[in-house]
Amino acid sequence: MEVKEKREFLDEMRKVSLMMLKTRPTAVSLPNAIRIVMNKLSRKAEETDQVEELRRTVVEASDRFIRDSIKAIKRISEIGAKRIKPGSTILTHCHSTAAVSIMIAAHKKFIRNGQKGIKVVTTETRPRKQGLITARMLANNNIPVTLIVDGAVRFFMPDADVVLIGADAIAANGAVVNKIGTSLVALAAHEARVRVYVAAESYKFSPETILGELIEIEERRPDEIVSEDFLRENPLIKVRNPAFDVTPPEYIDLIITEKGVFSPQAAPLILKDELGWSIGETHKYLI
Ligand code: RUB
Repeated sequence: MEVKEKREFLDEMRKVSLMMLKTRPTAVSLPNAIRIVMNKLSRKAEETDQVEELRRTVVEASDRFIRDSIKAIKRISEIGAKRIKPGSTILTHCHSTAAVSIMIAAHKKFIRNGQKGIKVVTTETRPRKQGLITARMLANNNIPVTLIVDGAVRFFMPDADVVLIGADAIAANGAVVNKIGTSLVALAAHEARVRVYVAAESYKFSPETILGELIEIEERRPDEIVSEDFLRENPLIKVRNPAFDVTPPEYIDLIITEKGVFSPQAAPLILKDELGWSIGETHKYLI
């Protein structure tokens, strides 16, 4: 769309931001990325009326976020690898770039040092089976990997030395929102006294939660679980498909970020000091 006036450009950017926000209500990296870009745009708009300059600001801020995100994953992999012992068996759920990057970095380091590599048990992760992506990525990096159905987690938990997962959002109280089933994995780990590590970039922390807001759980279509035919033939059966769940901080031992490792109790510290946002003004740039 060709926009010539500053006001029109800003309105259009706000509209697009709000539209994007609605696509993934749970994963907080999206609103945080939008907030960073809109914040830069808003500051630039105070200095200039040139649409071209404003457009450039948006592109540069977006590119910077992507570059920082890639750097964050690399740093998480280096920091996280130090918390994994040679020969460990790691249990994971769903597909997390951050968690997988730690596994690959740790395995490569051990093999390079002549030590025993890691093994991974990954759930298939119903209904969308992102666990298959995890399994493929690990196998491509020569990491022995066992794929299990989600319901087999408790059966395999005694074999695990550590549970390592990613996060879609982390609340101010340290609770972790991640793929549906994560809280059951954490519960089984708790019962078996297996440590639970969460790998997450610092922009996965949700600023709104410090103001008491709850993280919305995205609910997806029932036909991800059963076929349309099944739904038609069984109109009395209600199918629910929440995509994420909440793991309480008591079940999490460590959150590995690009800024270091923290206990879940340190979440407000990261939100306030590390992200440097003025809590309470986080909506300002979106309205
Ligand atoms: C993916 C999921 C992942 C987190 C973290 O769910 O729950 O564990 O997003 O992943 P979906 P990453 O496929 O529904 O987005 O570390 O790659 O951000």
